[in-house]
Amino acid sequence: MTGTGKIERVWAVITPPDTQNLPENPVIMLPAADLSETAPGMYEGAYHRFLKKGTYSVSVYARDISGNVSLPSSTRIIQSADVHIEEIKGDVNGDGFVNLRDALLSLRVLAESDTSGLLHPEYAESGVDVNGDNKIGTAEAVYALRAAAESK
Ligand SMILES: [Ca+2]
Ligand SMILES: [Ca+2]
Repeated sequence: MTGTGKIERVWAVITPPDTQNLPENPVIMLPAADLSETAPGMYEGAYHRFLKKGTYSVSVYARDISGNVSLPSSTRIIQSADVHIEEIKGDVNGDGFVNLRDALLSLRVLAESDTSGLLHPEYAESGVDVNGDNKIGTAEAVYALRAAAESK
């Protein structure tokens, strides 16, 4: 960090194996996941789509309240086999399960809270939408709540 200000946001940008060597890397299009502070100085986040075999590069950035962005701290993650996640109806975050997380995420979308990096990256194309409008809304929230209740 260059500044000494309070950290406002920490996020990870994930470069999948097939995008690593593009000459003009459209960084803006890469998946990103926000990390939240779980203990002082400890940040955690979840990314579910390490699906393709190969090396992923993960760069973690931090921004303080005055807007200074840190140089990324980078790491590599090697996925040794192709992973197949079944696209299931109501799986709003694309992790392969329908549960409370999907319900909460749907509510966040409805409440227009920030959901960057949390949603299924190919939501509209994946066919997981519950009522076929390809938008995350009440139908998804109710569906996931019901699924969560039934699995108990
Ligand atoms: Ca899910
Ligand atoms: Ca919908």
